[in-house]
Amino acid sequence: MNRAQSEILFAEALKYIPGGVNSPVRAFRAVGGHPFFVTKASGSHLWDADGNQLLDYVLTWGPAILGHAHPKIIAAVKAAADQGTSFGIPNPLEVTMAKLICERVPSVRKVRMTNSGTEACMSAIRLARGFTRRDKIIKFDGCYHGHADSLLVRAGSGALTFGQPDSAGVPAAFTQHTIVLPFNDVEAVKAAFAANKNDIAGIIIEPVPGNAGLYLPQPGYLEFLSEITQANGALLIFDEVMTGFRLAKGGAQERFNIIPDLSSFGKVIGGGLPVGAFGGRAEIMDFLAPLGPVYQAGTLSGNPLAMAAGIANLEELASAEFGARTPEKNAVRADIAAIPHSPLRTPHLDAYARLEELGAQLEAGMNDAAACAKVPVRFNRCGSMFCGYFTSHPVHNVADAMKSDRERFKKYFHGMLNEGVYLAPSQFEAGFISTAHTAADIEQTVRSAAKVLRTL
Ligand code: KE4
Repeated sequence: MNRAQSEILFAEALKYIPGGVNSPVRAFRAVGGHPFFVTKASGSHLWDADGNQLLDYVLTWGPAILGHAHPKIIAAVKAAADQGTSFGIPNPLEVTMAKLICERVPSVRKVRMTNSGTEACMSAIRLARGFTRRDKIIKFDGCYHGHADSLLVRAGSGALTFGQPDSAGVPAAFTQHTIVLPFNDVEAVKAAFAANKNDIAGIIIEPVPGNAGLYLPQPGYLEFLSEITQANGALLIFDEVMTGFRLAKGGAQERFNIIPDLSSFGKVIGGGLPVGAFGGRAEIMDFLAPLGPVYQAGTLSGNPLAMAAGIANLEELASAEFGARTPEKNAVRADIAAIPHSPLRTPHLDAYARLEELGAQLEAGMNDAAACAKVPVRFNRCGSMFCGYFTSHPVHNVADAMKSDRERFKKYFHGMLNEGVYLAPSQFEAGFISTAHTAADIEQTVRSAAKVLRTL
């Protein structure tokens, strides 16, 4: 595949931007080679600077849930831009967005907009500390909540010792109140609360971790976290930056029927523009300035263009229909039917049922392709988020994920790219499907995977 223009652009970018990228994962360091430069995106496809068309499963890391450049989002942003790009004083779209989030997420009664998921998670943690008057926070290894200092931390030796910085520039003092535990490990959480009685402000968790590939909470695990935080006067913070409004209309908390105390959001609610948000019960949220003592702010928070894009995304997600249900489309898999609020219970194929259907088609196809190629692949999926690990072992946490064959993944990634299919450029990232993906796109992906897997 000719990438001459991307190479020229990358060489130029390296002169002015560290690593040639504005976010590290884009640099292809985990898979080798150089990133391509995208000049256009539409629906389920990207076009690079050399005119190559790519079927996209990164979807700008989640926001493009309706596919790229959805006409309703483009029109909304253009209309908003005609009225000005930022006011620095409340604008009506901020109220619309706040109401849309509260309508979809019953645990959120008040919400504050930010400009990124990092800001949303960082602010939710500060709020949890201010509300509980406690300092310690539990996070889980493999979960990523943005690059705030106190979250750039790797697991200590367990519940009794605190996290160590895992980035230069983060003083040890900034992570001493962060406890890092293994995901899906009930006993580790119990030990942490026993060892830090009344000192833990909260737990922050990706309910379905998507930053070490993708793995799921074991049955009962999220319910356990809700119970133990309530029993200890700590808050449960769901980081739904990636899962929010994707895994169900109300996010992972709807899908798994959990009521967290606070939630952080991003990606989908920005429709591709820079947005984050955090919200929860009014008694907690009212601790925020200007009402309460917890300070949090942002020049561009609630920016009208970003609100317009996010509102269009959420409203279209709620209204779009993808054809009537047919008998075979009603063949709901047992594991989905067991989900209390399964998206597949709707009378017609709404966006969430469509995403579920495409995800199931991809999962079945990938498992068949791997079996035919006799290559051990563990394909984890939740709705329209997925990750294929090159391992024969189940993957339930980051330690399991680390056992996957990354050299094999590198070859697979580039093989698929040469087939015109763009996957996340790291074994430790999730893939995403949009409602713009078609059954034919999935079939093309599976055919390419079957071909590439045989070469590994
Ligand atoms: P941002 O600050 O990048 O908007 O959001 C941080 C964040 C917080 N919480 C979760 C669950 C997230 O997935 C993210 C960001 N996700 C990564 C993808 N793994 C963004 C890609 C990037 O860093 O360039």
